[in-house]
Amino acid sequence: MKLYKLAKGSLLQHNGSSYIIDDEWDKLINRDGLAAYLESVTTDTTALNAEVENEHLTGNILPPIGNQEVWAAGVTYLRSRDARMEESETGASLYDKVYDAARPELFFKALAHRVSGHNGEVYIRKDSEWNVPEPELTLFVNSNGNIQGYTIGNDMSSRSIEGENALYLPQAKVYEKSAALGPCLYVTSSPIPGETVISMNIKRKGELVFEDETTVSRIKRSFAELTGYLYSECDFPYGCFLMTGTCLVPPPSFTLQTGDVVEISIDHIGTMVNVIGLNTKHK
Ligand code: DO4
Ligand code: MG
Repeated sequence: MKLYKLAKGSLLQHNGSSYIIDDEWDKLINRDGLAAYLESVTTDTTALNAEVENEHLTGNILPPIGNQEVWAAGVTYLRSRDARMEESETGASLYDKVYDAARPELFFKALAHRVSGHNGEVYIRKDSEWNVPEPELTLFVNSNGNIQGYTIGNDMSSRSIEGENALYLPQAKVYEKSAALGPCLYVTSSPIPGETVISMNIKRKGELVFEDETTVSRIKRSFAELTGYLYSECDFPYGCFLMTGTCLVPPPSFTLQTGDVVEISIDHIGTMVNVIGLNTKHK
């Protein structure tokens, strides 16, 4: 089932019907058995008609995040390891080592105020000449450390800043509108299957300039391993979003430009569209 966060309340799509749920977002999603809870809501809530559903969804979808932190895993796919090794001026072996190490790379990415949603803008940095989107299956993990849902993540990244020195990673990864989540939280009681396809295309002035796809099964680590490390020394009172690493990387000749449109699709969840912009507030 799909749960959309709206300006007021949320909209649940289940078995071809839609329902409005008034519960406060953090309280609604942060529970064990979220799928069963949402299913129970549908039995005593009146379904919306299609016109009302459209009115709720048109232009009103927010990123599916409240007070949760967003974290990200890195170098979890061979494609990502290879791309970092190519771009790195000084630290290629770091990426090789972390790909094979027991401990994964995990980094803090954002709080909600830096996160855009479906159809929202994401920024490239003005001091970076090489910028890419990173399409990532993103887990919603509740405060007990249990995965309750999935969403699409875009871990916007500066490859030139990260490539110059691996210690610059926080600047390559964390800045205004450097993350997007959406369009909904896909809630299921069974793990998302390995055959799940992740695809990304990028359009410039209406022309396709990049397209590729792969499957979740190519990930090196299990989700239990990633969440286990993340939760081993941190509490997340509202739960947490964990981007699981990029599996698609455009070729080295590619960098984003303002106005580019990035479309990321993941089976079961849907498609998230973001437009590339620049932060004009800071000189
Ligand atoms: O090590 C740098 C970041 C890696 C990353 O964000 C990814 O693999 O998705
Ligand atoms: Mg990433």
